[in-house]
Order: sequence, then C-alpha cells, then structure tokens
Amino acid sequence: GFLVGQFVIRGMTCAACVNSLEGILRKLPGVKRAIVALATSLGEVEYDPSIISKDEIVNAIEDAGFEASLAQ
Ligand code: 9UX
Repeated sequence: GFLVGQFVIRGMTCAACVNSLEGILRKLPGVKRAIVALATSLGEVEYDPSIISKDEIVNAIEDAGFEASLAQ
C-alpha cells in the first residue's frame, strides 16, 4: 500500500518554488500525491514504497535545488 512521508524543505522563497517542486514530486515514479507548504517549510508525499523510498524523495527535492530532510 501507499505510505505518507513528511519532509522539511528549506530554501523555498516564493510560490513558484512550491509549484515547481510539487510538479517535480508528482512526476516521480511511485508518487501518488504531493503537497508543499511555503509557510511551514513542510512537504507531504504519498508514495508507493515498493517503487520509491523516502531517501529517494529527499534526493529528488535536493536535485531540484532545495534542502530536504525527513520530518519524521
Ligand atoms: Mo521564486 Mo523559487 O522567483 O527557486 S521560484 S524563489
């Protein structure tokens, strides 16, 4: 089944950052849903752990130019 991961994302400074990052996350294989909040620096991603891991999601966020860590 799907899991939900929460990530702390640093380095987002405008709404376009949020939209861009959400688009990148939603295109990742295994990602079903992605919501990013600028005000709280948090991202929530629903994903299939048989296809993608939390660490791979962190790496994708960092490849997009932000700093990411696991929130839980
Ligand atoms: Mo806004 Mo984010 O101009 O990298 S898109 S700061």
